[in-house]
Amino acid sequence: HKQYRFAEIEPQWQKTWQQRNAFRATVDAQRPKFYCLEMLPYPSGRVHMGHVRNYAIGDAIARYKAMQGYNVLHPMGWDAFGLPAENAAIAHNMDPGQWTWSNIDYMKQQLKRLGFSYDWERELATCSEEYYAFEQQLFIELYTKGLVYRKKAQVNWCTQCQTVLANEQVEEGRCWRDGSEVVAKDLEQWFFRITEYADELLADLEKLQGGWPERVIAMQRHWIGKSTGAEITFAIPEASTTVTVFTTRPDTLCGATFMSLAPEHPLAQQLCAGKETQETVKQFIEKVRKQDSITRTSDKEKEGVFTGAYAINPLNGQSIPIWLGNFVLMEYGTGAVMAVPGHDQRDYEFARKYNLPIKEVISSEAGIEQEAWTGPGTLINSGEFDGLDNEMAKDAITEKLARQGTGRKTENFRLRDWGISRQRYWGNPIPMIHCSHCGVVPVPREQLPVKLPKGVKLQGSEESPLATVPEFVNTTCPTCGREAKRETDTMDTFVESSWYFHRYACQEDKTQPINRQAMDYWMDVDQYIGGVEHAVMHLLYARFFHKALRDLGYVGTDEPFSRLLTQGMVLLGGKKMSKSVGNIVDPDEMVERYGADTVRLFTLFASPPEKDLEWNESGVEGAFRFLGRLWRLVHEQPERYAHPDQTEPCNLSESARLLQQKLHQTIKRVSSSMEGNYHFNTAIAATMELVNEMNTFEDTTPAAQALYRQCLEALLKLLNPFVPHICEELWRDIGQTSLLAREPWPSYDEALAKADTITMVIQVNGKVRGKIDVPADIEKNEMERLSLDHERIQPYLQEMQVAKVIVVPGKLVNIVVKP
Ligand code: ANZ
Ligand code: ZN
Repeated sequence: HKQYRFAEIEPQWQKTWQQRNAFRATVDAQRPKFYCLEMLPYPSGRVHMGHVRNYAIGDAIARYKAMQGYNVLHPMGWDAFGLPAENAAIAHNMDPGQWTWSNIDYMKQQLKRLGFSYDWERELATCSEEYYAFEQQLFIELYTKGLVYRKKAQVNWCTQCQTVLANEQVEEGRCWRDGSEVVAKDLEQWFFRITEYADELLADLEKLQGGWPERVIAMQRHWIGKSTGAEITFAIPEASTTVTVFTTRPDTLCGATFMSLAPEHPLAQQLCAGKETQETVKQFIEKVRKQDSITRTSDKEKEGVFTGAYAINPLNGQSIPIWLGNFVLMEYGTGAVMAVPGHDQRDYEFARKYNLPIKEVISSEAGIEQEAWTGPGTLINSGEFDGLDNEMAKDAITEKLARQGTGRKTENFRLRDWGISRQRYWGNPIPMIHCSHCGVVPVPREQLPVKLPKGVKLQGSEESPLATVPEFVNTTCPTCGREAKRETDTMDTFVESSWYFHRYACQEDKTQPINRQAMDYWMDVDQYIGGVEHAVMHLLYARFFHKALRDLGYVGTDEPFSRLLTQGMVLLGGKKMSKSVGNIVDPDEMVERYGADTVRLFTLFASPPEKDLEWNESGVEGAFRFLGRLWRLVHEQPERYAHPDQTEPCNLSESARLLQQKLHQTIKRVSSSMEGNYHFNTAIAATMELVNEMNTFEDTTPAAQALYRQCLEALLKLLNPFVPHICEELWRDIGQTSLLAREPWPSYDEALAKADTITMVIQVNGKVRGKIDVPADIEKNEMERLSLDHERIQPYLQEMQVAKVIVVPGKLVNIVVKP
């Protein structure tokens, strides 16, 4: 009989699907839509097992939803700008574009061999001129709306290469290329005003509850980091000025024994001017300028220096010294902190180190001899507020300060505006022009896109590589016509991945970046699938971008992704598969040896999508053997299902009735595993059980044949989302002419799926103590659990030890107890 030759059938079906436009998605107002999206890959060279897993999960969902009757949108594309292309280009002395496009070609073929149900017509590469041109247009619209601005910010500057380095290019404070010193340098850079949406980004996490993993929601909440507290203003009489701090603990105000300013604070230099502290302060500021914010806020020892000036506590009039501290960041709060060593551990250590006073203002049993007390308590040493509970004191003190005009209640976010300037070549040019007369001017719409020039020198330039191309840089001002210069920074690649899913859904519109009608039909993404490493940045930026697009009128909803699934990692030998560890299994090689269906089946069967998956070849072989069994069900004895006259299973024998029950139970189990959690592993396990039952089924009467055929048809439909090639082939082999991919998902009959019940006997030490009705196919441990929990049995177990539980499947449980 016909053999299972995956190497022949897989490419054939891939071709057929393409020829018959099986996965082409078009707007159809009559049908409900389902937008299934997987995070688009970076075209690094080859598809890896993590991709395969991600896309096998997405494909199973997309195909399942299509069979359920949804109009499914399932696109794929390439996140194609970015540093690796630039590095590879430097290493191989080639053009980043050439490297990227050839990788895309190669990886696309790899994905095609896996038979994913993508609508390839909607494919996009973010480095294509069409895509980045539209992105430039959106950038300018955001600029016009006030959501884009420029300010000075720090970059990593290699003192040897005289160039800006990305964070990934800095290794332990040194340049990745030549190990020379890296310092922080201030450059004018472009920012997206994501903080404008901080409140909404936080509040709308509520809407994602249930659809997103709790962990991801928590990570976003933490990243946005809202704190409630107060701003308190201290006078500095000697300098006739004031300084304002942000604190979450106004209740501890009387415990402030000194103040810490960020070294970048505008007052820092002014306060020491003309004093003997001036020189040490200057040196300290220089030193801290070279430290990155990670070092500054890490657990390493805090450093500081006294400015020589004093500030007045607005509550008790006390004069406290003003210090600078490397751990105080200018970007957070006001860049100034009232230090309360008695109740803040960081201040405590700082005070111990520099011999500053420590004052207790919140009473506690532990006291503050050993460390700061950060818990709750009653106020002491705080004048009129003594005796107040500290939570109440927060409001009471803030109110008093507000009346005095020295404080107010406020909120603070950890979230910073999104710096999108990159001093790199392989990215989207920021479409702005600098005119010495008019300032910053956006490139007019009709002059877009600002094309990325080719053949640019990638290394050794002062700032951005684009700055070395005079034909690029020199232009005329669109406003006054004078000579002007183009912006030479490119955009962070996270900008591209913030709206690619909008673009997929309106690829046919070549006149504008986003088509509102297409959005109103296809958005939101119903299911997004990708790695948890994108839990914060990508997902937060994309949420921000969606809201900004909403405010530009491009989309009508608040959130882009209704449901999110973060798949686990693919491991080998307990470690994440990676080039650096050297434990890679190449997908191509596996497809070559076992076929795409086997590879897909293994990745879906070996563990539920959200858990890590341990690659093991014997598991792959097991999956392959299962497909062989499936194949033989159809091809070994066609006479078992091919009776010419009978098509309806009726008047079934007892064994046939049981198989029928199994069939309906299987459809039920698979369907419910597909809903909700997408636990494909249990769905697949259920189909395996059905295959076993079919294998041992011996009835060959006409009625049994009709039933057997029903089983086969349902089985192929149930397995189609996971192993579509073999299922299509077998579907045709049993005489069907339709495309299985377009067949409806099978339904089951609840009455037929209902398990028979049996009466189970429960004994204690051999004596019958109870009877219960249970499903006939009950599992052994379930029998045991029911018996031990049974209320009639409980009294016999009291003060006794269960020595042994004997289970006779489907009949009885005997609990052996002893005192
Ligand atoms: C006095 C105080 C007393 C504080 C106390 C804490 C405990 P979160 O919760 O992260 O918002 N802080 C304020 N601005 C800072 C900056 N720019 N750099 C470093 N630290 C800064 O933290 C707010 C607390 O962090 C503030 O409350 C302030 O210290 C410090 F028993 O003020 B607190
Ligand atoms: Zn001008």
